[in-house]
Amino acid sequence: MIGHPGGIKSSLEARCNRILVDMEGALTARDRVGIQDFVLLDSYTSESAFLDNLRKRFHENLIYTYIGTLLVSVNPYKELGIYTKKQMDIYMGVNFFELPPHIYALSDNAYRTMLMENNNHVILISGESGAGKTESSKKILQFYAVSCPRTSLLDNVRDRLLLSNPVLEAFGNAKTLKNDNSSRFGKYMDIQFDFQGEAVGGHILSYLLEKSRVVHQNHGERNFHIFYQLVEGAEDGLLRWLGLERNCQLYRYLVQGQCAKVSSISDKTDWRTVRKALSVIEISEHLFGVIASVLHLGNIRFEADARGYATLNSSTEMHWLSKLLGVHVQVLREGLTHRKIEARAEEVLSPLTAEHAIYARDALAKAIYGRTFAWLVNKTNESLANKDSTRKTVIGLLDIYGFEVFHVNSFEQFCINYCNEKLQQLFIQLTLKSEQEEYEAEGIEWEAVPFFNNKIICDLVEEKHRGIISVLDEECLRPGEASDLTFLEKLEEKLGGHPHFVTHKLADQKTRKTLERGDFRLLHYAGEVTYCVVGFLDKNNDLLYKNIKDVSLGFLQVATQFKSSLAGLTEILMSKEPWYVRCLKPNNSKQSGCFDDVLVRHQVKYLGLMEHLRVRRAGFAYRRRFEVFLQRYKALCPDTWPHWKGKPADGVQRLVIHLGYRPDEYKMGRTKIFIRHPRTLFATEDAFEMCKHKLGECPSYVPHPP
Ligand code: AOV
Ligand code: MG
Repeated sequence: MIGHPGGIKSSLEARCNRILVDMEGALTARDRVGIQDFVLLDSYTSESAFLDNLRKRFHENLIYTYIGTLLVSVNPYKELGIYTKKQMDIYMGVNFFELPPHIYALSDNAYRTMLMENNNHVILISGESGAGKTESSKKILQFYAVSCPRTSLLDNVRDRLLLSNPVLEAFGNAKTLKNDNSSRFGKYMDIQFDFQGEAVGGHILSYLLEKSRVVHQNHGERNFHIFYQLVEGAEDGLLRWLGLERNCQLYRYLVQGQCAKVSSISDKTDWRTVRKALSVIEISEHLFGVIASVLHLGNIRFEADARGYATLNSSTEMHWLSKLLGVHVQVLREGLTHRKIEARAEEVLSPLTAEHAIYARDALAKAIYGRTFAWLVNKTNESLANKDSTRKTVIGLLDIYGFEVFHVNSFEQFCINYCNEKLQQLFIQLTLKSEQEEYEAEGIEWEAVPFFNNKIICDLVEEKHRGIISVLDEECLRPGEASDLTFLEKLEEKLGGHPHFVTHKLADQKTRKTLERGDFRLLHYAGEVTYCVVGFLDKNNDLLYKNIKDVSLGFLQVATQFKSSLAGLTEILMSKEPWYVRCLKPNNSKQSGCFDDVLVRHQVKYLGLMEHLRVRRAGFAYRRRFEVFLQRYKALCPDTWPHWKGKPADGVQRLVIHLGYRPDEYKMGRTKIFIRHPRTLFATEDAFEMCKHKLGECPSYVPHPP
């Protein structure tokens, strides 16, 4: 079967009528609810008109607006009742522009295109912290899991797909100052479909978890949700088994932010959801033993003996740690207060100072948590794996941590913001840049739309030998000599002249804003961020406490690993047909009904939405090689059916004239036909479906190759 199982719902005639009615209604409603596709905006080059339209719609609870096939979404900060099963049914199998914009419409469109063209797609969700990326990705996954066709056999796959979400959120999300449920890892998920369009499996890739949160949280922030869920929600028996008390205040790793309780979060209810999800995914309770061990570890205290060396008295914690980790108390004690040094062929134990012991304890806690998270992702993947080897097509979902700026920004924000630069670069590459290059290559008349290309910032961070990551790695390879401050000096030396890099010495000339001595500032695409260098070397090394001299040339530092995993991700994304959801944050106070013009305007600007609109408006929504287009639709014209002997371009020309395309609706390139508006293509597709129904399965049908 081709197309959505719901089939084509409206004949051409009914559709045209509907569009006419819509247009009439639209004229009266327009003042109130704005326009649902920015492409139709009269003054499409005006940022104010763009903003007016967004604001109007936002106040009418219409959070979605299109720019062609790109979906702009504004976080409503309240439940809108628009994600019901009924809504899913309404959007299933209906062409994009026939209903008000919705994330389901985009999901359905990607899905139907995947089935029709038998190729892979990816939905890229972007926006700053708290803008609604994770919520969007959940809605999309729910749409696929609930509304795609199903055979009873695979119900458990869909359940697992859905339930993988609360599990990974419990372990990978936390309350920050920006978002009560902030993703602290990057997530890319493939949903696999069989040839009938049934969701039959999935696979998750995770990116750089913010492990430092396990041992330290800033004021007003929390550790990962799972700790609080466990302490607040676990049954008495389980807590006893883990040696825990039902009181978050007792655990040092849970109280540094002084906000263990958050009004928008019910840890107890979430615990029940996670517990159930873990059992469906078949993950054993022993996992909680490891989580509890981190809490016990955090409560271990050291004192200094007369020589300043660490001594350890926390016998209760040691008892539980030993039990939960299955390691003898004596071994643990030794491991926490000493380190091994290789002297000639021997290993010698050298005592740690109290300060170093605390460092070693925290490093161990981070390592345990980090490995547990990686293990959890693996286990989830095993449970989502589809063992059948027939060909699957996939829809990928990318939900990363959004751009963030805090009062103090550290290595973690540097990585997160770099990741966002990469995603913006991909967006620019795929939309603004390649789109315009293609028009040029195809000889389509085109007036270039200028845009800010953030490649310069990506290079600043990642360029070999002179980018920030390279400089950081070099410093990490000079143990004993290098420090966070020498790293900063090297940056100044190598990057001082860069237009997007500012330090204390250079601040006055470039931004005229002062900067502390230990800081550097990057002028990111989304705004300025001042980073404090303290901890950069240490976090980049990410060592379990071992002799720092063990660091060898073969060792990949954190930022470099992240850089190469992002390069891998970019390749994955580039190999698929992209769809975009651009999420906007309406205000900084997480309030419903409040639309902060300055804040939204800033996001519209840096996300390049105006430029995207201009390219879309002047450009063409759809393009296909002549051969492919002709092969699919040739049955619609007596001249091209059953075979066209001439040049494909001439055949396509004959075909579209026969179909009544107006000259302004399409352009013939060198190798492809360009169609301005999707509506034209939908009408052609409908005609093709009707023709198929009349003739039985169309014998000439060949799907578009990927
Ligand atoms: P993020 O993923 O973009 O931030 P979220 O998707 O977690 O942001 O959204 C933040 C909060 O906004 C959610 O917890 C909801 O309360 C609310 N929200 C977002 N979208 C909707 C919606 N469509 N309907 C109702 N409420 C919504 V970060 O992960 O911090 O970058 O690292
Ligand atoms: Mg998120």
